[in-house]
Amino acid sequence: MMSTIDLRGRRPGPRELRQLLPRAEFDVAAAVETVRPICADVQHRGATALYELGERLDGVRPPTLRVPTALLQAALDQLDPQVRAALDEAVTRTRLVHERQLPRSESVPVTEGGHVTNRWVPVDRVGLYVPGGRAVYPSSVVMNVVPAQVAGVGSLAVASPPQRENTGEFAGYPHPTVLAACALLGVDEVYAVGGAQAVAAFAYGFVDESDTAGGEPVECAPVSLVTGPGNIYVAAAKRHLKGLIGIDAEAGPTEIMVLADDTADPVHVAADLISQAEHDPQAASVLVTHSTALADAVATELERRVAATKHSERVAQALAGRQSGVVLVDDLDAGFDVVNAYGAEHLELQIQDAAPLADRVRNAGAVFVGAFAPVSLGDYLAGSNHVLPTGGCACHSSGLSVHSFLRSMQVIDYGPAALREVADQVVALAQAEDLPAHGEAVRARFDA
Ligand code: HSO
Ligand code: ZN
Repeated sequence: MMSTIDLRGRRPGPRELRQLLPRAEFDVAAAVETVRPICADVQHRGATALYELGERLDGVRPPTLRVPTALLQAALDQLDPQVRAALDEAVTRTRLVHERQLPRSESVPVTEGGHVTNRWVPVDRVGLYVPGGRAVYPSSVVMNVVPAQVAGVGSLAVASPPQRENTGEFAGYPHPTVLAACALLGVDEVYAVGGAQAVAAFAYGFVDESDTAGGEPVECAPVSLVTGPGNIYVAAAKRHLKGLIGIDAEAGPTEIMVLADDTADPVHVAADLISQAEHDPQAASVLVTHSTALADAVATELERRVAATKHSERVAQALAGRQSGVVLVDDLDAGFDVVNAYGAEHLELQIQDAAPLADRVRNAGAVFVGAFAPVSLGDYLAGSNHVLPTGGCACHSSGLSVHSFLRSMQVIDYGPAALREVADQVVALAQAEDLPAHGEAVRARFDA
């Protein structure tokens, strides 16, 4: 079912490894051409364009773009109590972990009468995108909203595509479970807008003259930052509008890499590879091992489990795709070379003594240690965030966190004696750069 990449008997370096290892094609640049006119349309025609795009691209025209507050509450009231309890627990654990990410603003004394403060300031207003295509993700509401709230973001709006399948009072609005998750977290600004047009709506803002339910026409103010996963068009719109807005990352298809040895249980390994393949036919599931016995046992177990799982077709496509495979290596050291060259979104270590060995991982969105930390735990209830870098971006970027919603601002406070102390040195450097007015700005303060 999965192809094999046999690296035994050789030890390729990082550059060669990157060519040999499987990876999904994800051509965001090409998709930018598709979303450019959509973004321009939203910029120029605002709400009118958003209603039309919902009808054309999501297959349903929402009754109103802004989801009525009463409907958010209704969704929460109707939520299955078990799902509600699970979401509550997810929120509690995610808060617990993310609160500890908050950096402290600190004033650094540099000299007598001169100090610089490293200040952390939350973004004023953010737009959070929650996907709703092939699957609906109330868990992504938690993963986006919690760190933003912990960071102290004052204004927060959510957008999620209108669902063609919704009926009754929810017809034409985002999935009720997504709405319920928003209500649970106290988010009351929610829009029935999906895809690239949602990113554009956040970036430019809009006024909906047709919706005056609250007395005034509904207004969505532009945001400073858009976060959240989405399909390739969402990623393309983020790339296109970056600069006007800040973005978190351009999320691509999800990835799981499992580094396993012969102590791993093939049932766990197979189940976990399938769990992420379930997201998308483009999802990547990669097993790295130096045990051919384990590789064989996993292959057998996959046959059985793939046939039995609900989204069998999608899973089989993902596993057979060129982005997935089994990488055979000589030993654990070679396995870690592969792990670090690939930079997986999710990395599982199903190896003996996994905990101390986790320090050898340099590149991964998140690391799952041992037999009882499957990626599914992190997707929902570990307390960690599930919005993580894909496509090798873990080599240079982090997943969503409290830091994603903060900026650092330095506050410089020097008195006269402290400035005088370095006045000549400022002048010397200014002259070296042929920018004498820089030096004069300092001198002007001391010339009689
Ligand atoms: N594994 C996905 C997140 C998710 N899984 C949401 C289930 N629901 C990307 O990290
Ligand atoms: Zn998942």
